[in-house]
Amino acid sequence: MIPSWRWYGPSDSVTLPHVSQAGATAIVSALHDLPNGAPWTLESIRQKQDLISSQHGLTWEVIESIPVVEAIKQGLPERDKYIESYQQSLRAVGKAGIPVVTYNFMPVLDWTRTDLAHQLSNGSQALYYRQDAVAAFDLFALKRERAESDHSDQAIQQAEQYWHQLDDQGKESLKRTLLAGLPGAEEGYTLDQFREVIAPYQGMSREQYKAHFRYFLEAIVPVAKEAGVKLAVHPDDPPYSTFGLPRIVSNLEDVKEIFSWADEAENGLCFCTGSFGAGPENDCLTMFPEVADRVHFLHLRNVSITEEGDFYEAEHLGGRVNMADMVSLIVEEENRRGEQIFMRPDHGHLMLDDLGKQVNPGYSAIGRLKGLAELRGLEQGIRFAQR
Ligand code: DNO
Repeated sequence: MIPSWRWYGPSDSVTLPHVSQAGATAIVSALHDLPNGAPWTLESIRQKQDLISSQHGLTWEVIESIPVVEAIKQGLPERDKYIESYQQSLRAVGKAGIPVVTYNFMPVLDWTRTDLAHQLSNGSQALYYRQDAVAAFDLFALKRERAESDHSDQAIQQAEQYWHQLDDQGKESLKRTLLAGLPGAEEGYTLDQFREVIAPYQGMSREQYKAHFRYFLEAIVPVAKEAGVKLAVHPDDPPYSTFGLPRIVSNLEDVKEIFSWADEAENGLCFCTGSFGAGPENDCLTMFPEVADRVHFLHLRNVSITEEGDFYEAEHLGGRVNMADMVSLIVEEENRRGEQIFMRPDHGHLMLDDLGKQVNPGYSAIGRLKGLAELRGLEQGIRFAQR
């Protein structure tokens, strides 16, 4: 695995020397200052590339992400203009020599959590997703029209209980956590804006939504191929529908169908063990071998699912995905290819000297450094055992 690290740019409190000290060599980043939908130019990519490669032998190897605008996701007439812009960006990325572009096709929200500072018993903090909190927000803050029919009676009851024990501050903080947009999401919303942006998806079927994705893929995969860029779609996080939004990259069946729409190696996957792993029905160990040859990027992290169906981010080597088995499968695929796959330790607990610091939630230095060190050690051990 090629040790990679997500870096948000010069404003990131984790600096490039820190990244190098943590043991990563490849940078995962984006042009975060560009508005969504604007074409990336070779010049702007080169500028950032130069900044990165001027330090410690680091190189920018993976783009995460070039965001896909809502017009494309909703299949609006103006989507063609944005698709052209996406094609232009891919050509520029190819000219700059960056081999992998990760993106997602989740409507409106990128990844979602309800608590960004869940206390673990040893004093570190983890990201947490509570079903009753999401339902409570949906029913009592957002007051979405279809909310009642989308939740079971039991879920509504639990949501009510949860909402009523929150004080005003707790309610505000839940709203902020769900709407502000987590790092990488590019966009945050007010309650009213959120109602407006989710409206076009209410009642949109998965089939309809898939057709929009297919239209997009059919237009960009040939361009990616020509440009020498591999696309890696990121799975839905969490891998099920929330707020009436369709979700179509949630399990093995989805991924296989997406591959079939544009049957090229360039139409690939970012295998995220945390996102897939949050789906109780998903088993990463049986999924990976089925799609391995199209995996262009790895996000390795772990989650634990509670009895209530909630999940929280576990240690990289803990949680429900057996990471030793997972890394063995990855090594097997790398041996088959004769080539290594970019891997970043995804998220990390907030711990040690990072506690109390202003960091991008999930993207503190020490928690990720621990994850990266553990994963690299695991890989070395597996390779050693094979000698
Ligand atoms: C969260 C990330 C996501 C991911 C995007 C890809 O930590 O995995 O924000 O970058 O979904 O577009």
